[in-house]
Amino acid sequence: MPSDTTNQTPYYVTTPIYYVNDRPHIGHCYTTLIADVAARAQRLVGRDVFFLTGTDEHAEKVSKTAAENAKTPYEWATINAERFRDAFRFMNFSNDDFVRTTEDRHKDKASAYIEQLLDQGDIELGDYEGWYDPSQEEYLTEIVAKENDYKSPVTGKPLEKRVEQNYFFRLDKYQDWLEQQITSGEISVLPEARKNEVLGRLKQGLMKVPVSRRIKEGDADWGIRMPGDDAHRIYVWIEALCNYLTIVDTDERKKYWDGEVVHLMAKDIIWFHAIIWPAMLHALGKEPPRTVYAHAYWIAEGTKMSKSLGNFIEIDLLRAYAEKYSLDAVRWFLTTQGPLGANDADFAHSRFIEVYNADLANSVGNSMSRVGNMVHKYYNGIIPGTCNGEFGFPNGSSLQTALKALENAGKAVDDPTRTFRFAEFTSNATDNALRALETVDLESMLDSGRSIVRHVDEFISYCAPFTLAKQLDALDDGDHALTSILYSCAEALRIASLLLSPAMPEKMAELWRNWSCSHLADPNNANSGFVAPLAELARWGGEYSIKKGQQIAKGDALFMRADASEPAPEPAPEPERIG
Ligand code: ME8
Repeated sequence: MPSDTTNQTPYYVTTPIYYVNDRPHIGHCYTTLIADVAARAQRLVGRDVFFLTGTDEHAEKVSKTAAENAKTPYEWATINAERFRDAFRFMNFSNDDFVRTTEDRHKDKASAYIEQLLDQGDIELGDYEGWYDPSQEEYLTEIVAKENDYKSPVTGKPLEKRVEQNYFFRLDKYQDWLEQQITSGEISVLPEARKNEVLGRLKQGLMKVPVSRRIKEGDADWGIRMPGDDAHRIYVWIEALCNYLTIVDTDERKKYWDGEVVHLMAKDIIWFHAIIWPAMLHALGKEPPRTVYAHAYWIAEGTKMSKSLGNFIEIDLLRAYAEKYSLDAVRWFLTTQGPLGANDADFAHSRFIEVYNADLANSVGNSMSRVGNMVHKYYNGIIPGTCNGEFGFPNGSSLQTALKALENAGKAVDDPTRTFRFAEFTSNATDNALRALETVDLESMLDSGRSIVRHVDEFISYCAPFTLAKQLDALDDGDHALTSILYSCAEALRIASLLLSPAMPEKMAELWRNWSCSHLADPNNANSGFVAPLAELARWGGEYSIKKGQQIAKGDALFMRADASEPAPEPAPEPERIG
């Protein structure tokens, strides 16, 4: 079912909540970044958005690493939760809340949901023998265990055969319902390749799933007790999934669950999100999520990242890149080059420089400073007039004048019948961006913004305003031609900047300051930060357009060209106060 980008249905986007046994790395930042870009884009569209991220703290591996570091589990969780908070603040994420599963507001409600499932008979006590993956804290089916040679499909560590008396969730009861929901697209599992995988595994049949752990002697007192049975703890995965609901299960926030719910994660944990969680929700009498989107993995310089190889791209390295090339360049690279689809993506320095120069320094940044410089040079930084966006041959008389001027200057264009109808082009680009947003296709959404920049670049090459400027005196309405050209470029780039802003909020705000467009942003609008929805903001020549007489300051180049021969940035040390 398509996302609703036309009306006011609230939009609720989540990331996985991350384990706090260790520090954040590129993978955690990536999922949270795409959630941020989606949230910012939906706010720009005009929707009421809630964006949640946070930390998953009751895992065994958290208490284990805490002990190794001579800390209590809670102390250790707090240190690392702060690291995640810091990293996310640094990445300029606009999350509306940050949940820690050790908070009462989560624990109390998660407990209540489990109690309801117990009372209803959806959770029951029984014996369980299965293959357990200690590194991921999950049981695997016999088929999956065998397929992976009885090793963890994620870490490659050996699986353990465990027998436990446990509480079980009757997942098997929901087989038909799940199949129907996913096949019909009521629950949209994306990308398509992942949906097929999930449906394939679903066909192998569902078993009851364990939802508790028996507390053993010597265990850390860590986790939420099973309601009515102190000998068990709620299995961390089951409790963690509940965070998506616990945090918006309040009078003020329940509209978000009733709106459009989008869960983002990587492919490693799709089963929990596309199967177990929707079934739990259904059993609780709640609506399932609308979209479960599982992206692929980042790898580093061609190699899978792992603890043993010590090649994780940590937040410190991202800080170093941001220091050198700007944070928005890092956000741009990760969002547009990341593993959003079904294939893994490589973080390689050479690729970063290539994309930075091609997309930002030579395209977006260059186009914006070129237009600013021309307005500055030819009209003292004041937009001299407007243009209705129907800038096409043969109707556009100013373009004909421009072409004549170019001919006079001995630079006749190859194809004098070419048209540049900017109003139509920018409106189509905006529509394409909205459509892409429906399926979380953020790369295409941002490319719609870039397509406008490319169009402006082509237009400038085509009608060479800098040549035209030298011919003005020789032409009857030459001034009008130059005005129309520069206005068209500036107005088109203003619209492009809106579409690019979810990925590059700081740089686009800088452009708006330079171009006296700060009226687009509204700091008093706590939800969107914009004065009006995108459809109005992006209307060519509309209320929020560039106006005659508007000042355009020259400003510094938004992105300086990068030198590919310079060494890659080295990780900067983490701020002192942590640890
Ligand atoms: O699984 N590339 O937490 P976690 C891209 N607590 N994304 C990556 C990545 C990579 N190489 N590595 C990790 C958990 N991620 C549970 C979740 S939710 C109710 C509980 C991202 O700390 C990606 O989003 O292991 C992945 O799903 C998540 O981090 C796993 O984070």
